[in-house]
Amino acid sequence: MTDCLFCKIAAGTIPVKRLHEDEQVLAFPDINPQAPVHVLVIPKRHLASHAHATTEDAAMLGHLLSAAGEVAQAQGLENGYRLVINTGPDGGQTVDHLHVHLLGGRHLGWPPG
Ligand code: D5M
Repeated sequence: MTDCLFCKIAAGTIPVKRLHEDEQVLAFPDINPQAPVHVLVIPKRHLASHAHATTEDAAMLGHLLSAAGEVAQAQGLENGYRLVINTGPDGGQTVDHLHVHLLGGRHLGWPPG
């Protein structure tokens, strides 16, 4: 999608530090970090949110989570981390392109706000 922020990042139009990348996914630092490590992992192909995924996206979703785990390992998060997928208005989603937040490097409280 031409006017999607994360599609532009995936395409390289908006530069980011590319922490992990393959043909399907890209990981880059969140611009507004909420923890010492805060990385976003996105599919390169546009999908508006987790709620828009179908069974045809199952392999991509699995790959996204697997890539998030690789990034966590590369970031040295041996003590644990949290993966978050904000979805829709009640979920606090602000960018309408599916993304996984990888948060770590400090103890994270529960429940989230
Ligand atoms: O999370 C959307 C996240 O996207 C939010 O934590 C800020 C981040 N963001 C927004 N613009 C950028 C750029 N340009 N680079 C890196 N990170 C960015 P949500 O779950 O939708 O609230």
